[in-house]
Amino acid sequence: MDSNPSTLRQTAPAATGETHPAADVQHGPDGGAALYRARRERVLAALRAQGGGVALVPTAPEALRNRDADYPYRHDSYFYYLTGFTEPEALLVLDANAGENQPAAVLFCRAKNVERETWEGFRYGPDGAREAFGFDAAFPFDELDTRIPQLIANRPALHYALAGSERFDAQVKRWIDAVRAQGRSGVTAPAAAYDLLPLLDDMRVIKDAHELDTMRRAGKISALAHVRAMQTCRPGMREYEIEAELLYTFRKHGAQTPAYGSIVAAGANACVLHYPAGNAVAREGDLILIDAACELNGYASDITRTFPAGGRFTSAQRELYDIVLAAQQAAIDATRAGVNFEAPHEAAVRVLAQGLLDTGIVDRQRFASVDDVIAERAYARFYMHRTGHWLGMDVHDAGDYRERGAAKSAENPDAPPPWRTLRAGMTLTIEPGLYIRAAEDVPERYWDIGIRIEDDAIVTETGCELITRDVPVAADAIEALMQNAQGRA
Ligand SMILES: [Mn+2]
Repeated sequence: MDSNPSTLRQTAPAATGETHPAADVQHGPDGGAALYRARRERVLAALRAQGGGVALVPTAPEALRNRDADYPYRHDSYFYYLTGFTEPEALLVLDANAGENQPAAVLFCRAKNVERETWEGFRYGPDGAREAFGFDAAFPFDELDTRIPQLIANRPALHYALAGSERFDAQVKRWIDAVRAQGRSGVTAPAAAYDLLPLLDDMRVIKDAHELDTMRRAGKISALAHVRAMQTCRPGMREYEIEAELLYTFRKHGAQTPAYGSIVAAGANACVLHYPAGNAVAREGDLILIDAACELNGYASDITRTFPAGGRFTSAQRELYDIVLAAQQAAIDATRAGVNFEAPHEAAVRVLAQGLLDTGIVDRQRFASVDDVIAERAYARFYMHRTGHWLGMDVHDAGDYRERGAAKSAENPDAPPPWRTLRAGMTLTIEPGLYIRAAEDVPERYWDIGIRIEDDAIVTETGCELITRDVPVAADAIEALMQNAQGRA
């Protein structure tokens, strides 16, 4: 990459007027400004109902990778949810006590700078951002320390990600100190601070139509990538070669980045839950577990498929695969509005536990029934994770998994609150698995087989919509796809 923007001063001719090196990013937020304005209005209304105050929502800091190279920039999800704004060095202020002629939604962002834009690309600048994103006012980011104390003076409370980052907590302290320093002139500092995130989490956990549309598109791209991985896979390929096919497909179809580190695990590596794509060779007879998916316009997808490197499952692999697939179907059937978050997990565990008994992986002499396997958690050695998580802007998305504010049990006040009730518009993954490591007490034919099957679901009133099924999931369909691609149909 280029070294130092300051050399531009000596070599480049003086720029005249504004430059727009990235014309396609100048049309405001994805989905339109009204979408984000409505979300900000909801937050302001909620804060007014809580007695007012000022909310502060910064975007993510840039992160140094090494020397003067940064990691690719990723905005903060909460900030993006309320703004649609993706530039670094930005902060949103929402003033629930703003009067008639005072701005309630204020953005701080990087100032226009023709020279920096020549190196780094287009910036909206405060005026452009205010107009394109629909804020009431906008100011340069380097005026934060002078303007925030004015904005929070005489306000009853602050609302922000309380104790979320040392850096931001310290910044807030400086701003409060600056207001207190003016105490003699009759200005009062906020007397209370509240965590803003529970309110935003409750908004984020139910997706709106624009979010669902984006997530469906992300799911389609990720499914295409898995299809391509199955089609191009041959025994002898290395894990990273298969990863390359995934990354190529994400980008080819316009996704900006993988949503998380890609897992491509051949053979026994599939029993390592967070194994990153490495150098191992996928051999004839191996299964390959791929857990990889893209992020599109700020929204994640999350797919896992497990398939045979050579295009045909062995009989032992097929037995376990069909158990995991049946467990996933049971969890899918248990996913709908009105049931609790734990219901799909319980449904999957029951099928997996039965399968572990049937195959003798769990000792039938020791456990008489599937209820015993579940009660004693004998399955947990082979299925050690949960069946799903919220999915959205973050791959493990925001939102409580239990009912907040539920009444405590009188007999057992330390008992956790009940699991959250699923509602239409919630989005979650459904991803059971089995991981059978080599061990004396386990039938040898199942050794080193790791299988996970994961799809993304939108909860509806009557069931759920799977948005990642453009890649086959049934064993026969996977074999047919691979045989066809390998010219052995
Ligand atoms: Mn997942």
